[in-house]
Amino acid sequence: MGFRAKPRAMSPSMLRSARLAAVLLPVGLLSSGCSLREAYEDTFSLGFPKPVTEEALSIYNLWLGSVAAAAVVGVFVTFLILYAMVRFRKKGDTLPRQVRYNLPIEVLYTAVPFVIIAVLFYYTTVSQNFVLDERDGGADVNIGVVGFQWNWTFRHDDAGVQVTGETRKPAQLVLPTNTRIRFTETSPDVIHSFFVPAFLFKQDVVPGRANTFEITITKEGEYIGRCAELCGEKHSAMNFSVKAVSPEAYADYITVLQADPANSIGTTAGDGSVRSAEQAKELIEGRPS
Ligand SMILES: [Cu+2]
Repeated sequence: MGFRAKPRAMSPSMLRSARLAAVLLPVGLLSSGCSLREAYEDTFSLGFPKPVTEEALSIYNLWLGSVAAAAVVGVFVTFLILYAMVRFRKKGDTLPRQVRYNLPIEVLYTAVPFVIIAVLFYYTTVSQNFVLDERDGGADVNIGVVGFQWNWTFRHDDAGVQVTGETRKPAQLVLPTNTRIRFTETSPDVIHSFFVPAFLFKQDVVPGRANTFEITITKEGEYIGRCAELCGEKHSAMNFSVKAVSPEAYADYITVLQADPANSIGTTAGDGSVRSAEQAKELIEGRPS
């Protein structure tokens, strides 16, 4: 006998299980044990750098959740296509039953995408508000970011010191971990964009205005930074790095910068320029007083 002549709709119990799986799968994957979460991240982070700030973690989780939702929809649609291909193959010359409207299904495939978009929109808004939030009363550390053709100056505004990058000596922006940091970005010439991939965040540096954002770095380490807005001939030379160190090491680093302006990385005076907090500490300890 082989195939039945008439198509059969999914039974209510099958539909219920499918719906339950669609809801529970991503929730389960995201909330269950550590190793499962890691396996999930390896599969679905799709090349996202591991987040190193509180804000980046929020973006990262939004990304993982969105990919999970997309994967569920993708698997479901692929299943429907394959099912229809196999189940409704041509079996003879008689036309199948001709149907025009199925109101419940049409309502369903209008309503379900709307629900998906609403849920994604909700989580996107929550994450965006968190990422762009600026604390009342200001941050603990204030950094001025000046993007210019073609390099960066990073001002440590609370300490009155700064570092400037040169093409062959990219600036290193040393920052403390577990500290609320506010960036204020300005440009004297054209639009640049301050981009640290590990922050999962970039913001344009626009002449004539001061863009601000705040982050809290949670992981020590050295992260690359780039200008992410084509800003002219030597745009590609606008590289820098961020070095996240403990608040104590940051204080040491600032002390060295204050003691000798020549330590401003990359400035013409900076022969012995300080490239990291460790080097700053070495300089403090090795310097005759
Ligand atoms: Cu630039």
